[in-house]
Amino acid sequence: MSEDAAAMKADHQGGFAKTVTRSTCCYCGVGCGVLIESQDGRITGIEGDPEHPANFGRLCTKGRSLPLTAASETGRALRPELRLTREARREPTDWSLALDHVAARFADVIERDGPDAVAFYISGQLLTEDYYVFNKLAKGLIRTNNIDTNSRLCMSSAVTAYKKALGADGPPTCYEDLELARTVLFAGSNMPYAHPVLFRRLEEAKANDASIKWIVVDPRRTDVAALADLHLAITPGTDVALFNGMLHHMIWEGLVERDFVAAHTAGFDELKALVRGYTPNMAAQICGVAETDLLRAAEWFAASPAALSLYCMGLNQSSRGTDKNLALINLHLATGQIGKPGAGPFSLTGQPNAMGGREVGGMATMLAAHRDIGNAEHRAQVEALWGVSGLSARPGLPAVDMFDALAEGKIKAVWIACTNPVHSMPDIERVRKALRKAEFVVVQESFLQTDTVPYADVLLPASSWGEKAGTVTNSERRISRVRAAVEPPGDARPDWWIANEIARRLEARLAGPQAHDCTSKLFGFASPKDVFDEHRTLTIGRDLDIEGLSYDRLETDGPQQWPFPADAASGAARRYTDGVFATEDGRARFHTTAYQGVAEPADARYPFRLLTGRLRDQWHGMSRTARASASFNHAPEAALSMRPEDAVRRGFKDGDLVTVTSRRGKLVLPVETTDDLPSGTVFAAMHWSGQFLASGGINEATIGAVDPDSKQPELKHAAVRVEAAKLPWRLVAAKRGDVLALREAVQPLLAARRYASIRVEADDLVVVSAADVEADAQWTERLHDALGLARGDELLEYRDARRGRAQRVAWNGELVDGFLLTGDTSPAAALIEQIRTAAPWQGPRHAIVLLGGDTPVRSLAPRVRVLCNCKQVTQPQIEQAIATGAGLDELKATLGCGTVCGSCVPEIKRLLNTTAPA
Ligand SMILES: Nc1nc2c(c(=O)[nH]1)N[C@H]1C(S)=C(S)[C@@H](COP(=O)(O)OP(=O)(O)OC[C@H]3O[C@@H](n4cnc5c(=O)[nH]c(N)nc54)[C@H](O)[C@@H]3O)O[C@H]1N2
Ligand SMILES: Nc1nc2c(c(=O)[nH]1)N[C@H]1C(S)=C(S)[C@@H](COP(=O)(O)OP(=O)(O)OC[C@H]3O[C@@H](n4cnc5c(=O)[nH]c(N)nc54)[C@H](O)[C@@H]3O)O[C@H]1N2
Ligand code: SF4
Ligand SMILES: [Mo]
Repeated sequence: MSEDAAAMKADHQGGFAKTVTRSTCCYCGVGCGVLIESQDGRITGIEGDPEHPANFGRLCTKGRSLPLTAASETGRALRPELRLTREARREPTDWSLALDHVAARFADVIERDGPDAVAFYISGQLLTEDYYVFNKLAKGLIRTNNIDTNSRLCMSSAVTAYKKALGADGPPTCYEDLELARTVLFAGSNMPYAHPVLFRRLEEAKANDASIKWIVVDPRRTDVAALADLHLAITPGTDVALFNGMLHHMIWEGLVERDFVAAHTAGFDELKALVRGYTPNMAAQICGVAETDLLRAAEWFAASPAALSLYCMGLNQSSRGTDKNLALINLHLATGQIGKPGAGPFSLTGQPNAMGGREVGGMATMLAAHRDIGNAEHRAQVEALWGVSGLSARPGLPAVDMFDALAEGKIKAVWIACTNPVHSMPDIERVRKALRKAEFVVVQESFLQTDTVPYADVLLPASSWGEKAGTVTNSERRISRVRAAVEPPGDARPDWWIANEIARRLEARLAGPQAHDCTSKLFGFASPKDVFDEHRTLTIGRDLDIEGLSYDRLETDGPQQWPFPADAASGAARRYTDGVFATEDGRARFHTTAYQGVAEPADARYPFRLLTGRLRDQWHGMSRTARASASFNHAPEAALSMRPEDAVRRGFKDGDLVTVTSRRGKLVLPVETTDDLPSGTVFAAMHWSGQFLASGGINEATIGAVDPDSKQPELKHAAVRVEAAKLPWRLVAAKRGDVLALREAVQPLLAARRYASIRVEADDLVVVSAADVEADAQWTERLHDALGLARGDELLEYRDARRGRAQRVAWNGELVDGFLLTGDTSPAAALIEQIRTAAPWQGPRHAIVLLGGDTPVRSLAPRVRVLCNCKQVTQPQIEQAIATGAGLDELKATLGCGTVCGSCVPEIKRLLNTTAPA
């Protein structure tokens, strides 16, 4: 269906035209097509696009919640804001002043300290067109390569390994391989959470063919691990040893595809010599798995008619991320599991446009269209195409080094766009120091509630999903259009426009005082289409040639895969099908990958291995997902997961507060026990930040050690100590209301307590828990005001000085509207339940604080997990039905769970496997 046809679906309801706009989901790299429904300038609904080849109409919980997150202007960046000194508050200003100011400050620094004194830190969530303009601004105009992106934290190990092994970046595979694979190896990938719609495709394939084998390599028993035929719960960081051991067995058993190796690869003998030392027995010991499991994995992979590996951050985010990728690619090359349907090493991209960023060369070590900065011929090509001279040959600084250079005063000015480094970088105190030290910080953001915004000297309000247009490339190299359904709120503007406007001003300033002409040759872009057309020209003759792919073509033919040269009728589903790789001699390269371990192994002082990762319904720093209360149903607050035996050994119970300390920083979290972790390992979700916690989240503790080739930091592994937090003073408060407004009011108070956490529950209930060494009456009053407890119908206060209790309950007629408990917080759970159920209170009001009074003191109220967001079905409901003998189909039929987006199905299947019918 063309854009026009989609718009024609528009109908009339209630007097206002309802419009349907075809676009792409702004979250993960699956790149689902969406149909955005809007009415009267507001986004009112969303459906999966049945014609998009990534999702065929499906969406996951995150995609489905997009309209909710776009519903309100509260917390949106609406005006440019500016402060002239660090001490001042930022004041709203107009675009013209803001653009001039940024151009002037950048020009000053460049003229005084040279081009490498400025830096850009951008994002795989920018559209290709945004990315392109930023890259041209830094590399073509300023002539610095100090432009890096959050893809450094995400995909750079995959990029380096693809280039080293196959000669070019980008996966050789496509989504159809998900259905065609007979053995699927998930390595460091939790697809049910991170790539749900692709996981739906895998589930369906396996349901249709029980002979399909799933192997999962993950230290944690994730949902996919629990459903797999084989789960290798390796010791974190030991993947290279595992893959080397598997290859050893393949060689020994004659499972290597000799003809393929001889005809299409180089370097096998050196690798063979290396893996001789990795006997399966020795490898299994390093990895802490059974040798028989390792052997079985090797056999299932090598002997399969089609083996597909799906890998993500468990491999990339490592100080040996490149080696982890290479060791896995070695297995594909040795067994010829590449370049044919259903087979190949498939790096799943995280962000919606991680691929597009790579295509325009949006990192410190790349140039446009997969060219290299270090390559003189490549630089000359780009100079000719851009009509500039003197591109810098000095590689720019990758993310971690970039922030260090800011802290050391080598870089003076930084422009951050579409990423939130004060939350997502490892060792965030280092980032905060860098931004405090910087002379000038620009933050280009759509939402105000992030941990980076307070550091902005200039805040540039960006339009966001649903309001901007361009293209993105998903994990299978497919380019899709992103279209605007509504106007941006306030003065927000598209990212490409902001970069283009400042570039034009900077160009004029750098040209000197005599140059009054502001018309730019370099930055004459009038629309995203103009930008795309220029990008397209730069790809001609490159591996990602898209000369044949214009905006018009994307309009008529829909999303397309690259390469798509001028004479092509369609894009290429798979690469290297002829066995010719993108290296000079056409041969893929084996690499000798010796196992090296993690940067910071656990030791006597820091005995726990800390793992980090994702939750099902939240996106990164939650600036968008947290705008929909439903996103919290599955996991309402921050916690540290730990194995029950490990907790018992240290005397921790569920809900106890613990201090997690690494060599870099610490934070306080409640313990949550789980059998899904190996002993000695703890896990924290990456999402929680200073918007929800007294600390900045788990990256207070992570380590900035990077991979020597890819410079990707080891966000997945650090050594930590976990001790009881001795914080006897406790507070729990809750209020039902506008969650965004309540969060905005409470957030500034969080950092003042040793522990503080905002939890959000369904039906717009905000719960604040806090703990500290002693009471702070003033803080309690400020919290009381922030929650607006006094605004209820009536506030009743009960004090018991002897027992150090203060209890306030806000009433709204017979309903409890909110409360605040200090000292003894034991009635909290019952009071929350009272608010949650909105049941009128029958007895005398004072009796309500006796509710639950004899339950033990806890820092947290127990929570009811909502597994199915679409139909609001809780875990106890599902467990009860299973206990009476219900199977999956019956659960779907009676409770409705799992019938809409399917995100909860893997967990329901797990419950079916573990909950015995009564
Ligand atoms: N819901 C949701 N989905 C997302 C995102 C989100 O924020 N929320 N973000 C998107 C982005 S940008 C990305 S990059 C992807 C990430 O997608 P994934 O990489 O699939 O997700 P993670 O949870 O970060 O990590 C995956 C797994 O790696 C495991 N792991 C840790 N250490 C090791 C190790 O040494 N070896 C192995 N083999 N495994 C290890 C962890 O236990 C974890 O289960 O998700 C994308 N999709
Ligand atoms: N410990 C730990 N840390 C991690 C990870 C981990 O697994 N563990 N994963 C890492 C990975 S893989 C990634 S990708 C990073 C992600 O880390 P970040 O890039 O920091 O993640 P986001 O919160 O998505 O940041 C995007 C920001 O852009 C804003 N935004 C949204 N739309 C727009 C827009 O259209 N224009 C502009 N200008 N801004 C917009 C959002 O409000 C948000 O603040 O985190 C990394 N950090
Ligand atoms: S799987 Fe979910 S988050 Fe990813 S693109 Fe599709 S709907 Fe969006
Ligand atoms: Mo990512």
